Amino acid sequence: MAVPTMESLILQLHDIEAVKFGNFKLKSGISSPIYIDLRLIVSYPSLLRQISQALIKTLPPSSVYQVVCGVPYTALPIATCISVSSDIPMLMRRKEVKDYGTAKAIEGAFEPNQVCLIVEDLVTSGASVLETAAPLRAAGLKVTDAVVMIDREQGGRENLAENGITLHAMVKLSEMVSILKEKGRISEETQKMVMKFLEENRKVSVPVVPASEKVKVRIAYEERAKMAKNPTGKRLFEIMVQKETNLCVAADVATAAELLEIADRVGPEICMLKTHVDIFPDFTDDFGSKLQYVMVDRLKIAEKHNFLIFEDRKFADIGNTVAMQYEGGVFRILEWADIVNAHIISGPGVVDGLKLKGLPRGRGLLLLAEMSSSGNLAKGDYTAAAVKIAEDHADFVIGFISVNPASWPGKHGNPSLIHATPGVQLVKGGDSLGQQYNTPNSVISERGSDIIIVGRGIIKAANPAEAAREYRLQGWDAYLMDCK
Ligand code: 5BU
Repeated sequence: MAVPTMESLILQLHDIEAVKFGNFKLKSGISSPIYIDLRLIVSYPSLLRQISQALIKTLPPSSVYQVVCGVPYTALPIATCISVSSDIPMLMRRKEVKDYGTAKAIEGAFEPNQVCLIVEDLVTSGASVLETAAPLRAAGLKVTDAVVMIDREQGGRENLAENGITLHAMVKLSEMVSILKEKGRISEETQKMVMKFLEENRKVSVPVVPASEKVKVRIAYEERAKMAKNPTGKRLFEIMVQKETNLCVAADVATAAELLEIADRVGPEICMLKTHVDIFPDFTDDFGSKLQYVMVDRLKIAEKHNFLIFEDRKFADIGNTVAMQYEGGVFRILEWADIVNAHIISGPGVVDGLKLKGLPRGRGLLLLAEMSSSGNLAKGDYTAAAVKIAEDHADFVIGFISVNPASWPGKHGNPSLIHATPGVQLVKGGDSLGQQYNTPNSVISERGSDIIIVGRGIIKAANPAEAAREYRLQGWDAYLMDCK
């Protein structure tokens, strides 16, 4: 079948009202004289088929790709058509990752290092393409090209190029408008209005953060290292700068042996390793001697890769009790954890108790000011109380577990204190037990945190080391962007 002309495709899109002219309020809040809704094409199979053919023709003949992946949702049927007509397998990216089932961000069969072509309907800033490229790359695929029906010419091509992706557009918005004008579908006045709008909105940046909500420019981590009063807090900032990472891996694996293995693999990418030692069967009384051995070994791994160990113990009792829990028992946390954390539900005494043991050893404490799980009660006055306690104990408290510090009064607050945020995956979503995920960029850039804490997003990945690298790059890029 002959490939349809561009003109005919555009006129058909106009016929079905996938392209409309008027006054439309866009998601970003700005008013646009043109609105494009390509979801409609699923109702016109012949047009969908023609568009898929035209998209394939848009790519240079030398293009080589082994799989295709559509950006959800509008481009999914287009990618399916391309896959079916060219006999190239397709992958699907989940928009939300749920924890039941296999918890995969990418569905379908593929081999590492295969080249994946991204298919998209419309590109404005390129953010959606990047959101799809990230989990594909984390899964070991190569993403070098994206093919799109319409390029709105608002910075998407440049943003994608900066991230190593070449954009191939079937048609540019300005070309589309001029065809519609030539064919008498719109007036010269409308054409001018659209062109003016395009000119005035040339660059939509990635990430799209409403200006009013953008946190102030950050103080660089190296400056904050100098401000930190606690030696472990200072070291943490220093490691982040040296290794260019604000990634903490939550190593919630089944055994201590697996913990050691994963720590060694992700070690080069992280500033901190977070543990829950009480989940390991070999950390019981029966395994006391083994525990000691593992601890020694673990410290070796931490030294080799230069990261800190954070035991996510969440102490919550009165000061006298937590002091004993910190030092004693089977786990002897004080011996090996650089950092622990505490709830403030019992009042500031919990900090006094832990400080009694931890401060002489140069250890640091994070206070739980917010939590990532849905329906948690750490908010408002509770969060404010954590801030106050931290200020009062700045020699021992190094910062907070927080979720949205940019929304706190005073925003980032005291720059000597650090914010670490759990509930992070490459795509927004949650698990079946209340965990809620935000993306690295959202956590660092929009929510104003300093460290992303990632568990299953990395430890359940096919290649945890590569996934850790992807998270590190995303977290670090978001930080650098804020420093500018
Ligand atoms: P995940 O697999 O990325 O969901 O793991 C998150 C980790 O962070 C896990 O170890 C939790 O115990 C931990 N966590 C959390 O998810 N939310 C919180 O508010 C706090 C800790 Br505090």
